[in-house]
Amino acid sequence: MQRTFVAIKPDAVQRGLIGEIIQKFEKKGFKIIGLKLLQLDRKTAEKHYEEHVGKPFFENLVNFITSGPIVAMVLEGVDAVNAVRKLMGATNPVNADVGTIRADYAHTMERNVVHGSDSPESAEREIAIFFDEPELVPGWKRDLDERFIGA
Ligand code: IDP
Ligand code: MG
Repeated sequence: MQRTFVAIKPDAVQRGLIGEIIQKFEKKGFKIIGLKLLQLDRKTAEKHYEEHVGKPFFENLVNFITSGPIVAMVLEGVDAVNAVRKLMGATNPVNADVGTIRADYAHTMERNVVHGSDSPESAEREIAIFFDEPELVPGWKRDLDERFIGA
């Protein structure tokens, strides 16, 4: 079992896609163990995207991610980091595999509707930026667990 951090970006929130995107993760079998709507301040956004400091798109990225509310989530599942990235599709929606969230809902890289951690280390770092440990419910027993993962 692994945790990953997912954010529904401001473009998707504005477009009324929160429910549909969350539903994809739920239907796939990920367990939601943290969930909230918030608007990022600049400092937190810069921390979240610190690996991109200095890149030409950094300023636009921070402006965009702070432009409106986002939905922050922690998902738990088997190989969750990779599995979520697969479900999201490539960064540039033009290259995203058909059926992925970015292929279905996004048109450009600058407005690609979702964020997902790129490694277990990033996941732990990002979860800590967005959630205090008491805000998470890591232990809840989902009745469907046996159906999804046979456990
Ligand atoms: P990821 O979201 O698929 O992990 P990253 O490379 O971590 O992609 O980039 C973070 C975000 O920055 C992307 O989701 C995208 O919105 C934006 N981005 C990445 N590369 C570019 C670029 O070359 N031009 C414009 N925006 C970019
Ligand atoms: Mg990334």
